[in-house]
Amino acid sequence: MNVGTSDRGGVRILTLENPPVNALSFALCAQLLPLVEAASADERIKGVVFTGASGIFSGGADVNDFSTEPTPETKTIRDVIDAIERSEKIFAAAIDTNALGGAFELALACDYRIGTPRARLSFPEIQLGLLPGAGGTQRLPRLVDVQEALQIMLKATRLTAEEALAKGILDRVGDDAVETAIAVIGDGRKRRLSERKAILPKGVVPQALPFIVSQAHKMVPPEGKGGYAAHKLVDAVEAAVTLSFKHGLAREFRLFDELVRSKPSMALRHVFFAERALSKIPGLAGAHATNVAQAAVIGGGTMGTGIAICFADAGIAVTVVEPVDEQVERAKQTIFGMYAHQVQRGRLTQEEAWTRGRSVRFTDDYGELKECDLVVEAVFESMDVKKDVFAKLDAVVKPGGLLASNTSTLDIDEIATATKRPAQVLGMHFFAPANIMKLLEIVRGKATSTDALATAFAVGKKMRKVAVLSGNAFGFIGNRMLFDYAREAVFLAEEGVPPYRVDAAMKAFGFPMGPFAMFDLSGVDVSWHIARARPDVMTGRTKIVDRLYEMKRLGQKTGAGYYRYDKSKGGGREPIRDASVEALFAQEAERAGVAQRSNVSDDEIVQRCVYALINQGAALLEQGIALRPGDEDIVYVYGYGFPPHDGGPMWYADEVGVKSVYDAILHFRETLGAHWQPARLLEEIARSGGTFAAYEAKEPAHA
Ligand code: 3H9
Repeated sequence: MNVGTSDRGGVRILTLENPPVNALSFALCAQLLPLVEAASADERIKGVVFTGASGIFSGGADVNDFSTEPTPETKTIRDVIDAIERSEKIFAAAIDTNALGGAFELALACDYRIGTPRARLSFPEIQLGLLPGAGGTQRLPRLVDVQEALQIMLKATRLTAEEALAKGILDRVGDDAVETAIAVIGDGRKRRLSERKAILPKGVVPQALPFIVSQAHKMVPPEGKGGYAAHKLVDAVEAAVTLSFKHGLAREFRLFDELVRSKPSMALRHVFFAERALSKIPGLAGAHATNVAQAAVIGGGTMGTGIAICFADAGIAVTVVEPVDEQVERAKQTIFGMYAHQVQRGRLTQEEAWTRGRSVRFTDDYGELKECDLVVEAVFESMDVKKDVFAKLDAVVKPGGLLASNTSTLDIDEIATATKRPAQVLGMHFFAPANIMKLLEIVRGKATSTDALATAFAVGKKMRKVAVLSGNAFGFIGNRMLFDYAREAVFLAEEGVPPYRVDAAMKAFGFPMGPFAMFDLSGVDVSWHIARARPDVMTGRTKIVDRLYEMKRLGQKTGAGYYRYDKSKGGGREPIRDASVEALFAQEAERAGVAQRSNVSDDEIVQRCVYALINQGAALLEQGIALRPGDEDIVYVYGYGFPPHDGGPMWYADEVGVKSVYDAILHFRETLGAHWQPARLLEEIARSGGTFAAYEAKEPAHA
């Protein structure tokens, strides 16, 4: 970490060097501040250019610093910006690639902002449960109007150089931003944003400000549902108009400091770092990732088509093996329809869409897969069918080619026995719809080589997936935890809590949909098959799933499942409470001798469902199926809609207190039955007064 200094004519160039993203850490700011002050005091200097080393201006404040308590000696971006405000010199920011958060704020405090064509400016603070806290909420509304500033900050819009130039945020764009900045300083004068007034949108009178502000408050989620920082951000921007610059700044600082200590922000920062820790896998550092130039997908159904699109989007040519003509036609229509939509929305050019669409080929001949570096099988979920496919693939695909299964429950080691290359066999479990969902579970079999894993992670990165390593458990990480969550939801309904109430409680907790709506979406037949395959995992007390299955109430696709669906309402996707299902639950419960209860609170519903996730999460850690609690959190945030401002189930356990979770589980065991056996690891952490976050710091169990 360093700040490079050099002089060109009367201009001092200060280069931020703090790999990997030139974060403006407390330590870097402590170096930067005296350099700004020295330049300000130097009579030979007319101005200062800030730039970043290694092709990036800066990723903003160092997010790690937010967890340390600043001392009176601590120097932050605010101190550097104060020094710029006090100085009579002319300051310019020369921005190549990213200027994010605090770095954007540093640039806004400068008199001029110059970008290369690759410059990207944004305020991502909101995604960390924060607001721009180094003057951004006060300066941006003085450069673009209040409404536009709100949009940019609330949506964390990533402005391209062109957009920033058009909005007047960048003054110039040039291939050599430093050279341009030096020239601009040569002709320039001081232009402090702090001396301007906030700008109201065209045609808006000052009296209309409360309306803009109330609209902004309405646009964001409620405080308890992920909107905690957003409302404070709106308050800070309002202050830019209603208060003096100095007082507005003080307001922003206070709000930022409150947010840094808030639970939602701590949870979101955990998600940020947990996501970046995913690929740090013991033993993988020296592994060699093969370049995947040619891929294949076996099966052109919904899942296979989605996976083929992922390859095409990643720039990897892909062959889909599908013997049924109608299926091929349907897949082609899906692919071209999807790309046409992207062109319509302006997300892709016609040419890009063509290139991607054409990179997907269809065949019914395995013989064409000889040169494939990676094949993903996405056929019917049956061990016999999959083994047959793997045996065929093993016979044709070149030695070293990876063979992956998209199975969501089957044993990867058993699938690998159908081949002579178990080291090249692994799971790549995509989530539906595969081309939209970010989560990818990469499943390591007993014999899977580290090179194969490294290749799968590299492909996941190219696909812009969030890839999580899982051991070979039934349901891997996500579904294995889900089975216990689902069990509790069904048990609650058997005890007399109507499905709509369970769903409402889970939605109020923060899930986008409740468990019963989710069962109906994925299909009651799926639950039925799983319960048949593994009655030990999908433990049921009643025959409710069998009954629904017999009645062909398979969920949304048949217009009825746990709910009713009406095609004329919400396209047949909106769950409608169905008293007949509630009666069926009561009947089945009576037959199975499950006592009915009338006193189940919403808190109990949430605790039973969420603690079931936590308990199984702990068990998977103990067994080495999941590497870190953070990996499980990412699976739940990205794959199952766990509210990110609660950080994922394991982070949430720490927030509630692992001991409280453990005590509640003991109580459930006593009152609800032996299936509530606390995981050993949960017990250990609870007894020692520890946290899952601390466990994370330990050497992972499965390497
Ligand atoms: C802020 O600025 C507050 C101010 O308003 C007020 C202050 C008073 N800090 O993502 P990658 C690390 S809030 C610390 O894989 P990419 C990251 O952990 C901040 N570390 O790379 C990883 O470390 P490791 C607002 C950071 O090329 C490594 O860099 N800024 C930070 O795909 C590579 O990261 C943000 O929210 C950081 N700010 O993407 C920016 N940024 O190798 C968040 C990155 O040990 N960052 N790291 O795992 C990003 O969006 C992306 O990281 C970036 C690079 C686009 C920069």
